[in-house]
Amino acid sequence: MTSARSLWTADRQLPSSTEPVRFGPLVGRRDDEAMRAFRSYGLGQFIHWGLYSMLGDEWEGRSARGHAPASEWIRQWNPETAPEGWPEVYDALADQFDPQGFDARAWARQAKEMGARYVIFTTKHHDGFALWPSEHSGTTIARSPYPGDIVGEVVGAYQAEGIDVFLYFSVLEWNHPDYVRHVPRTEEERERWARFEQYTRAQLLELLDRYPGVKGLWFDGTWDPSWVAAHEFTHRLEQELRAAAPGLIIGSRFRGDEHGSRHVDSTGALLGDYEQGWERKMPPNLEMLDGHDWDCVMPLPPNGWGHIRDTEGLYLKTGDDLIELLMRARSMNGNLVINVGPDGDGALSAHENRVLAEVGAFARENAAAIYDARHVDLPEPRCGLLTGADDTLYLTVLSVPVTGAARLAVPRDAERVPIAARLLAGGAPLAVTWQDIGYDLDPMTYYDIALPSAGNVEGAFVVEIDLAAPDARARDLMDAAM
Ligand code: JFZ
Repeated sequence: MTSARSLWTADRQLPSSTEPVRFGPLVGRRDDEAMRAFRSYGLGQFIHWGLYSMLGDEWEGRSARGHAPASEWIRQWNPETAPEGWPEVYDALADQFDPQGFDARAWARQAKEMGARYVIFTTKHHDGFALWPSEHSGTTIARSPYPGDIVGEVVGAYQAEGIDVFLYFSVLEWNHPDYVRHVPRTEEERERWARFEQYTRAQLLELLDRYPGVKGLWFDGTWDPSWVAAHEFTHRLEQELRAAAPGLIIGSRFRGDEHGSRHVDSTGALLGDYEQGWERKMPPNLEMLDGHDWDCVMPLPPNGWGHIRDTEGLYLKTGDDLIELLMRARSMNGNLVINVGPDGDGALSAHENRVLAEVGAFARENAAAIYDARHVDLPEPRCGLLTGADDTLYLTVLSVPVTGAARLAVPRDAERVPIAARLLAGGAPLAVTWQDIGYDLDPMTYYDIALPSAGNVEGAFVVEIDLAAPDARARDLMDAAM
């Protein structure tokens, strides 16, 4: 394990003991159908929806921006500037939640159009409000005027579209009477925490029981010392969850080992089925990933996952930004999960609708470069990003070079080299020229692909490149000469 990795996931302290880890991973690298599907999802949708969505990061005209860490964290409005009676005012929203415009099938259709192969949906965020009628809690959708089961509607609608469902679940609750943040110290705290553990366990088993076919659990709010220290409980619970839903995929943010290591155990082994630490960031290179599966979850604003009514002054990622992130993730075998924060009525913003449509148009035209394509072991070309499958390379061009050509570097002794290229969308052929530049001591040789001029393309585009043995290249050249 390189220490640099801890910068990108969670802080990790190596144990002073040299004993083997007892509460480490329960499963090694999986290669079952569910994990193979995960590796081909490519693109996902994240939805943050809950009581906070009704507020859009403001209350009675006052903005919470700068006063709470994020829009979905508005309950944590700094007490010095918070409205009168906050957070009780916030908790009372549970009696008002009534999204008349909510249409799970319309969300699922839009996700399908966007090209999403999985969805991660917030069943319960840090405010503790459950969007399903949990038998184990008084703060659920059953308390609100809304007559339905939101989680059930979302799960059903997405499954009907053939989109796999992962359930986001926050362990941490800001206002649960039994929640304890630190490692319980007194008998009273130990009793409360034990009740909270059982409550968490009951809700998770309830979710898996109510919504069969769910493919994964996406854990959050697992960083408090109480949960991290509960390694025996969480180790057992992970076994129960896996038994309750065979094939279930659990990310690395679920639990810690007996030394307090999270995401990876104290020996560096991944705690879960895929690495969940790539939140709002991309791995700088493939090596950083240690061969782990991973996804990157990304909000459109800098940081804010729930609805924000007034986005003035916030940079909102564009369709171009997201397409680049998607292909960067795919070039390193990861999935990109794009977050939306519907408002209290279930509506997406005009910006969200626009960028989802843009990503969808790109994904439809370039599906071959995205879903079943993988990392390619070639230097990253300066003009874009590479993915590949079998004897085909996909070059996503992000900027057209001044030379008008994309230059691919290929080892001199490569067994397969570019022989033909075309635009993936539409199939227009592009000339491939072998450029044996002959730099001194250079182990590489070069292929130039003539690109459409920048004025003739709009946004990123994908070049499909056929690979074949260099013999075939020589033969082609001879053919061309004859
Ligand atoms: C968490 C939540 O607090 C937040 O509201 C949102 O739901 C997001 C998806 O998840 O925020 C985190 C959690 C973990 C990290 C960063 C933000 N992390 O590990 O870097």
